[in-house]
Amino acid sequence: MEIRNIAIIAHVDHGKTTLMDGIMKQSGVAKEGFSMDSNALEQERGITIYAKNASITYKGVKVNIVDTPGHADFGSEVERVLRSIDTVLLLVDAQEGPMPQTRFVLKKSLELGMKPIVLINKIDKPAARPKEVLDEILELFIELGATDEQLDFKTIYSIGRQGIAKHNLTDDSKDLTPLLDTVLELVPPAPSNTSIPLRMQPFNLAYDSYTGRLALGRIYEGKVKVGQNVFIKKPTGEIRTGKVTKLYTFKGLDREEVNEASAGDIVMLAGLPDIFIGETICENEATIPLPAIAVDEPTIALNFLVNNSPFAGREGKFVTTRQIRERLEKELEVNVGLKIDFNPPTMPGQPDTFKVFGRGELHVSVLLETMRREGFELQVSQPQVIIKEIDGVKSEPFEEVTVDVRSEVSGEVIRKLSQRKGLMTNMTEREGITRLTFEIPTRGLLGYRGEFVVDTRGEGILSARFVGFRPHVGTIEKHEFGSMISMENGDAVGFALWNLQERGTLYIGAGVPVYEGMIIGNTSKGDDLEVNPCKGKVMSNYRSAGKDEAIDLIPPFTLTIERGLEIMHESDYLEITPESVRLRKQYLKKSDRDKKSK
Ligand SMILES: Nc1nc2c(ncn2[C@@H]2O[C@H](COP(=O)(O)OP(=O)(O)OP(=O)(O)O)[C@@H](O)[C@H]2O)c(=O)[nH]1
Ligand SMILES: [Mg+2]
Repeated sequence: MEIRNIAIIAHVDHGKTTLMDGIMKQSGVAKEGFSMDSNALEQERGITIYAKNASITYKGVKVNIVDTPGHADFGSEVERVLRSIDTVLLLVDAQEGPMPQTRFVLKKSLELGMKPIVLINKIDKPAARPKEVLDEILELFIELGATDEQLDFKTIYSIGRQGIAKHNLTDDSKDLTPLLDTVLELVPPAPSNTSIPLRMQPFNLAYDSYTGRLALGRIYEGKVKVGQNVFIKKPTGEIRTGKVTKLYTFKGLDREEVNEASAGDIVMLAGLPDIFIGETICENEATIPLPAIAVDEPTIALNFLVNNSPFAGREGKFVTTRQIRERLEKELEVNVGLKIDFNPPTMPGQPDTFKVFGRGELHVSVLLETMRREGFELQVSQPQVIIKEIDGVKSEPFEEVTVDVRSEVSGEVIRKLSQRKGLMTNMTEREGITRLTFEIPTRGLLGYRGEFVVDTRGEGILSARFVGFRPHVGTIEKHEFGSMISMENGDAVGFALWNLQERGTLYIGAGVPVYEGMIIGNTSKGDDLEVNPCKGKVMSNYRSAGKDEAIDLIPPFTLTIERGLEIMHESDYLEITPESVRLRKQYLKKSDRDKKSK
């Protein structure tokens, strides 16, 4: 069967998965209510975390489609996916227009010589402005150096949520047929060079407890069979051998076990336990390996360690250093952008620590969230950016930040980002919304998102994308909140919290168990404050003790892993269990710390 390979790419939230779901439903592969965002974390957050392959058969042609994540932390995964497909569907929100990740994924596609199909999506939005957005997309193509052929792209308009696509805005359409027909018309059939020896390249890894590591990749040339002996070549030419034990292709939403697959198709294969991204699997020892696939370097690092808080071991199922180490080793099998130092230097008296390097706060918090759901309990230190020496110059990661905010609050956003050593590179205004672009050290951005939400009353949109290591900019002044630290063990009492809530923001509500050294809130003033959240009111004799239902408490700012990672100080640990997220001081008093570090 003829094969076409495409990927849907876009900025976060522009509607890739919804469109993909629509395609799956209309082609009879999936039922109503289905979503490609099948992972529990994806559903909870409403974002795609992992790229996913599926296929449909349309008019007798097999179409492999990859849904990709739009969040910038997963940009390198998209980049890798692009190596396995022939054409991209570039989706752009008809209101927002091209955003930072649109630029990134388009740039990568153009560099690979692809001719994108442009989809202006969400044209049903009241503030949609498809015509202007089309102009902006054209400008972006030009700016990114598109060839004449690439510039001559086809545009489709769509309402992914209603499963509708059309060639012209004024067309009547009931389904996605115009899009699927365009795919058949414009996406070149995958070359099926089956008469030459096998050449395949994995762009992603998966893991199965039964088969072990799985390589996900495109067969460029030849055929692959179960039981076949193969050579594995690194881009540098190093060579080793292996044997294919299982082979799968994608059929609908599932993988289908097959005995043989041919050039043009995307497959998953088992039997090569040490296979890695970008290596070439081939039949002949003399075959030239395919060009390397870049895997992005980590930008932040933090320590993972066993929980040793006073509440350690109460809620977790897996709590020991050995269990955490084994889980992290397993993660390295599939989490391509992750690196781990299992023996970093530690402070005297500190438990065994693993230093985990990731691509951003979301990348790391997804791992932590997954672990806690599996029953793990552990604590982590504050994420720090990775500092590198490049040509003798101390360098740090930088991000490009784009924000859309109401024009009234843009001044405050500019002030704060500038204070954090951000440099404004662009500013435009349209209908009361100001779009600002900044280049800012990742260090400056850490901890800013929470403030941004407050400053824009939850209405602002902020997206950031790693742009490279640049010379270190020196000290960054941030307004740091102090911590409210419990000096007692016991249960928090409403009356005490009612008194404390005037002095800052509380992370806990009444009845929550606390311990000495636990951080129960922040203080609006910069200094730390030792407080007693367990102290009740002296009761008059006709009211029963412990009941204080009449007290009016502000709902607490409940900690999540991401919020915790963002607001924690260098001297804190974030304690993560299947049931709770708590912040605590690593050492209660400075004198204790001095004692321990001696
Ligand atoms: N108005 C409108 N909303 C849409 C449309 N398509 C999707 N949405 C909404 O846009 C939001 C994001 O949709 P997703 O499909 O998850 O976006 P995505 O591009 O896959 O997001 P990531 O994978 O996280 O990058 C959801 O709330 C959808 O319901 C559309 O055609 N019109
Ligand atoms: Mg998605």
